Amino acid sequence: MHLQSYLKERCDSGGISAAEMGVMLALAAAAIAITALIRRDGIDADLGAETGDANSDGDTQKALDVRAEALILSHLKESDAAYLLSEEQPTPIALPRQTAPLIVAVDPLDGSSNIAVNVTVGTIFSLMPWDGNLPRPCRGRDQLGAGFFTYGAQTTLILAFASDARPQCFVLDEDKGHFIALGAEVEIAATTKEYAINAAYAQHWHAPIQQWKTQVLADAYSMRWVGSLVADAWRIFRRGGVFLYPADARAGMEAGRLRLVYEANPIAFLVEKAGGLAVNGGENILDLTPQELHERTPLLFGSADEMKILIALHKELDA
Ligand code: P6P
Repeated sequence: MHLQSYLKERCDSGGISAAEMGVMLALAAAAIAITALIRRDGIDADLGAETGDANSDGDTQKALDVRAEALILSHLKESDAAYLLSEEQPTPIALPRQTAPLIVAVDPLDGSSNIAVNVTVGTIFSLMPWDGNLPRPCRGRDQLGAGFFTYGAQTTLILAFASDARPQCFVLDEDKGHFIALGAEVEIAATTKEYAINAAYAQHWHAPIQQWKTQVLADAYSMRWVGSLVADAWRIFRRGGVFLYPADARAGMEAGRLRLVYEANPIAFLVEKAGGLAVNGGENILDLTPQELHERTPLLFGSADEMKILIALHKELDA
């Protein structure tokens, strides 16, 4: 089934609004344009080149970060979104339709430092309600929908709306220029023997992660770390596992590295819809109230049984 048909069925059945359908189609069109751009990396332009600027959080911007955001913005301008909240911008961007009912938050190009070495990158998005007041991000649990695109060997999409029981996955048919549903609804296996964490920071981990890591080493788990959140997340949705980017003792890592509004909240929304768990340690990500657009949060998510062990360790050992 094509993404357009899937969204029209959901809209006709009252599962999503016409505004949500329109915004999703606009994001999909932007993802197709970003795919075409990436396929030409190193031919027409060096998309991994630094622009010399930094985003609102001090991360160096790559040419692809800027180009991807511009494509998303140009497609959303024709949709029922009133504001865009972007990792690349310090404040919300007002869109032409100021009476539209939606706010969209995006990480336009998660993992962009990987583009120079042809490793999967992606676009993460969150659809939130807008009440006409200041465009503030809502709690993760109040999102209307969320998902992410990956740009790798294939361009893929995983997507869920508030009324869905489970997320759905799609793959881009690049010859025909549309997304095709991958069929079965997505469910994360409750148990796993695979985890993702950057072990280079082991000396800085706090007690719960240190103790958990000792246990998984003893149980001979396998480890995968791509260094691209969307790539690790896509693998976990497809074959289970857990992902950990915890807070640690390094300066500036008191709340971890990843952002709540446009990285952790969309991922956590999908994870809970898929039967997994997503926490900052001891609290559900979706229950956190954002205080600031670019605030960071520790993010641990994946297979429910393994996550329950991690949550218990945080409740037992967190100082
Ligand atoms: P580290 C990419 O820059 C990113 O934001 C996520 O996509 C990824 O999971 C993480 O940072 C990698 O962080 O510290 O391993 O480089």
